Amino acid sequence: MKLLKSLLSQPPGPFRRSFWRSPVRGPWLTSVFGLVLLASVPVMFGTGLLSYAAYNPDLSPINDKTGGKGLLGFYLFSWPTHPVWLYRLNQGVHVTLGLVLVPVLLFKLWSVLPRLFEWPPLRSPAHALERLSLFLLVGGGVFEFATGILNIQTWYKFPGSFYQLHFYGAWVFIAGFVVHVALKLPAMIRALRSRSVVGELRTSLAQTRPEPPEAGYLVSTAPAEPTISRRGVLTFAGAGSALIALLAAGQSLGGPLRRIALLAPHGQDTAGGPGNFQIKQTAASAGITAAETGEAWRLTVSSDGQRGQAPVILRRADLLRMTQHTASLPIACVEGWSTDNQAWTGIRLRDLARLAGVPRPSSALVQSLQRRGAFTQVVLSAAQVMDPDTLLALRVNGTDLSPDHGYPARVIVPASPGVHNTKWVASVTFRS
Ligand SMILES: Nc1nc2c(c(=O)[nH]1)N[C@H]1C(S)=C(S)[C@@H](COP(=O)(O)O)O[C@H]1N2
Ligand SMILES: [Mo]
Repeated sequence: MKLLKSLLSQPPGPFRRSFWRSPVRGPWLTSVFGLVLLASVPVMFGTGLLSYAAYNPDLSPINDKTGGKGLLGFYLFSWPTHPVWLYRLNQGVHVTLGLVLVPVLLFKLWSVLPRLFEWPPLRSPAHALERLSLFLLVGGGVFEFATGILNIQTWYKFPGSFYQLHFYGAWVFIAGFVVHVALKLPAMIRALRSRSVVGELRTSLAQTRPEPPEAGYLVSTAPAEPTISRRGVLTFAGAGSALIALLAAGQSLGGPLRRIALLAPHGQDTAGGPGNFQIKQTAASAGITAAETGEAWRLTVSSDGQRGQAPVILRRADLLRMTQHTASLPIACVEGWSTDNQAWTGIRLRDLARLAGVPRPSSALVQSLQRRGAFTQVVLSAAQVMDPDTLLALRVNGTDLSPDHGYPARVIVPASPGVHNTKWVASVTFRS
């Protein structure tokens, strides 16, 4: 009993407030990082939900195993096919901003670390609820950043589908975020008003003092001599974010920055020549052989309807005799990287729909020759099929597709996620 009492009043190690000695830790510094996250997290959430909708998850169990997402899918809509850079912009912002926020998130978590060891851990029901919301917030946030980064580095080391995990995780995170903002906004505004940013940026290490003890829990009760100023902390975090931006933004912006986009997941895997743009999956890695893409290759175009029209079987030469169209379109992957516009030439998908006897399909199932791997088939929406720029491409930038770019034929859809651009197409089934 006595031991318990003394433990409660004098908890061990980090549970003791005097354990935390940083003189710059305090509500002001936490609030500066908090403000950056307050402005950015809604952008991350919004672009994430949009990216998810763009994937057509509700069209069939092929694109996503949990399709409509129940109540959380309330907002799903048919993603537009113009302007052509739409998904490129959305995903460039989502992934680049997410990477840039990593230092901010780490500094924010560092700044509130003493809170993790609060003693006693639960004071009242209200305190318990607040800590639960923090569990959702920090757990959800770390989960979202971790799964996002693993995905864009194509290191799929998590159980289940990235789309499901990242989507559900986002809702957990945002629930904790909303509660946290509601609880902390007044304290944040108070803290930000307590000292000026400009003033802090002018304060040297020698002049750095802790915030007053009455400013709140985060202020150390036994501050050590400062070894870094608040200016130093902010500069360090800002420089970290700026460096990441420099090494990441080029993968979606293109131009000279592309060469230094060292954080791009596929590095500089391009082919050279007219097809000199990003290749995510090579023919060899997909197990595609020259034998199956050569003379023996056939495209099967069919309808799943009751009208009973026989499938149309086409050779590449047949396709080349049909009316060709050229569209200038990028490929933009969920991983954040995108190519500049390339001139794709081939047959309009809607012309193939007419050939199959389904001039106004409700969707289309595109299947690849590829058998192993994740992206061997996809369902396109009616809007995607009917867009005049949606092509079964046979050529790019004036030459035949290379094997790595999807020879003999690949789908290319404007404004859509790269995963919709199936390579080494074997069949298209139009649904009515
Ligand atoms: N057959 C097949 N098509 C595919 C893929 C694939 O792995 N196999 N990857 C998809 C994804 S996720 C993207 S982003 C684009 C990338 O195109 P690229 O490999 O030409 O860069 O192709 C899509 N089409
Ligand atoms: Mo992708």
